[in-house]
Amino acid sequence: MPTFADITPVLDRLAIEVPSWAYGNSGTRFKVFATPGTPRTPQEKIADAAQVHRLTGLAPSVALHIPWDEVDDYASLGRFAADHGVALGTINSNTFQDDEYKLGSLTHHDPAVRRRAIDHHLACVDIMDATGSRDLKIWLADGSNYPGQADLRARQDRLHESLSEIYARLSDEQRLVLEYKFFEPAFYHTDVPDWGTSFVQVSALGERAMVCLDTGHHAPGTNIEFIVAQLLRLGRLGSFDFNSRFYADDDLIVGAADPFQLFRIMVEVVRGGGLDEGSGVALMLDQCHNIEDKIPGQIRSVLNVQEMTARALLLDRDALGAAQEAGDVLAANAVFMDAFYADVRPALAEHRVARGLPADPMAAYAASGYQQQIAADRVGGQQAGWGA
Ligand code: LRH
Ligand code: MN
Ligand code: MN
Repeated sequence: MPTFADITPVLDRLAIEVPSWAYGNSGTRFKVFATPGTPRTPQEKIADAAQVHRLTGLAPSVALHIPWDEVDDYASLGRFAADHGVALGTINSNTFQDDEYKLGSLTHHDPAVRRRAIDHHLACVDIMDATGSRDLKIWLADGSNYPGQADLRARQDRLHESLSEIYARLSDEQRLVLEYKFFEPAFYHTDVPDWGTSFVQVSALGERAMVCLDTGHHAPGTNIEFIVAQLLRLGRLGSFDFNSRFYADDDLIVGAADPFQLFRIMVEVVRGGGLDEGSGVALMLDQCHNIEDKIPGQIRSVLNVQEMTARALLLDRDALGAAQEAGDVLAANAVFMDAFYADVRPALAEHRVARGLPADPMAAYAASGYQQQIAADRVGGQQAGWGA
């Protein structure tokens, strides 16, 4: 097994992008519980995200969702972020809240609605130009509820046309990342339901179009690490939206529902070169904190990713390869499980201290007084998105 010192260089460059919407109030269709101190502006969300990076050294950038994070001047928002020690990252488009999009957006049968949806994405690229963001992330709520409601095939063609126009607007340094989801809000068919459809659509665009894998967007029992391996093999894994789920798109803290699954995913990321320098695989969170405090929820999340990454890096690949070559099923599984069961927490605490970070970021946040301060300062915080 590699030593902790062997894996430190990779851990040193681990970066996990946090979503601005994780800091706002969120909930279910039954209830949104307001949390004292919830941000009222994009600036306050960024200030909160900066706390996560300050205490963990793991979260140097913040993803924006447009129009949830709409401001007049994005370049100045970028400077605000830099002053707080973080950068603005992925720009997420949003075509799932307007009445016009009830029957679809980039796939809609009406050219006027498609035009509107395409224009929204072109405006998002303008924002990327101002913020210096690399990735435009597209998740579509497009789909239908009843068999016969929509022409499934024509919608794929229209999706291709719409995406082509958006892709053509990107600069050479920018990328389009297409996220898939098998259901919800549409319940019969979704226009980008799976990695295969996303792969087909992005492959038809060009090299800078990639797939986004949201870990909460699969049917129960799906072997997600296999999808990771395949997309890395094909050179099309652009990004992760990390979260965890028990039943549906629960958006719970990554690694909370199934730490072993997160380990298996990170093993394939490492195996496929996803943590190599310049790999182009963006690790992001896409979560909501409905009942827990948001900032510590995000701190816990990035620490979970770091911990499972460390365990994945400790996997003894030589021993594993030898057992696999020998056809020794149980020996191979034992090598794999040894890495999963390695308790890296003390070594990670030391590693943090060596980098000038608190050994226990959760405790450091609790002791910092930041939560009490924002609760006192901010009144009338924003909802994360839906209903905002
Ligand atoms: C859709 C999704 C997508 C959205 C985010 C708010 O379920 O995962 O990434 O942009 O949630
Ligand atoms: Mn997502
Ligand atoms: Mn989701």
